[in-house]
Amino acid sequence: MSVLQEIAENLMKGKANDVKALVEQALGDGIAPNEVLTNGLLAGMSVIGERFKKNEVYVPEVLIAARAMKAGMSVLQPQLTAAGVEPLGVAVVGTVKGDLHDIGKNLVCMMLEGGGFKVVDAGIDCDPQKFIDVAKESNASVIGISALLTTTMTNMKAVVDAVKASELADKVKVMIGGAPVTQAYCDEIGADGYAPDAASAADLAKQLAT
Ligand code: B1M
Repeated sequence: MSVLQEIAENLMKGKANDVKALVEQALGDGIAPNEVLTNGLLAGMSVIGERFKKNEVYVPEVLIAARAMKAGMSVLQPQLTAAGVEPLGVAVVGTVKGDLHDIGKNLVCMMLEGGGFKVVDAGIDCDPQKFIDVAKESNASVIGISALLTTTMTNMKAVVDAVKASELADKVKVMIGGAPVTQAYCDEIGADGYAPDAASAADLAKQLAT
């Protein structure tokens, strides 16, 4: 098995220390940082994402895989920066006003990072202005809004409307998700996209950002 395959395999098993050591080994062997990222870390994370979509793995497995991804990235990030590898874009992700649930939002952040985005976590209970301020500060191309309550998902419309009325209108796409959210609701409030789970959110963000 190649060192890149080993990185992917160990990431899927959540072996953070092994992933970190293997990334160091791959770089020491002269493999380009971008290749370590694409064919090692991202390859493993993408398999986890697909399995998560099919309910073959669950939240804990995704969390430990994401932790292993972070361990590998801690070695790789300085090399990627030095090599001038740009992230796919910046995604600002937060839970909507009135809503304190953050487990799904955190998973979305991890899958977006795993998908190659720089992620800025806006936190929970975010009003429209917070999304706009953080998106402006970070030069974001995507805003992701999460809601877990039927009573708070309605606050997503205010974010969509505020973004459309702001100078971000032509630059930033808004995607939404969370247990009570549907594609029909996305269409109703005029958001740019809806994703049913964290792995699909990463796929959608790539489509929206390009
Ligand atoms: Co709350 N809660 N909760 N809760 N809670 C639910 C959501 C509920 C369904 C429980 C129930 O009654 N059966 C219910 C909502 C009912 C409704 O409105 N339909 C509920 C309620 C009522 C409440 C309170 C009002 C309870 C009370 O105080 N009376 C209160 C509200 C507080 C508030 O937010 N203002 C409350 C509080 C809490 C806790 C604080 C105790 C805790 C949250 C802890 C935390 O997040 N740090 C909590 C929890 C844990 C839950 C349940 C049990 C689990 C939610 C969760 O994390 N799921 C939940 C019941 C349940 O779902 N079984 C429940 C795992 C997570 C990975 O899934 O977040 O759906 P989820 O994310 C998924 C997808 O939805 C999607 O991707 C994720 C992964 O695939 N996704 C996105 C999420 N965001 C996305 C964004 C995207 C794309 C995809 O693009 C941007």
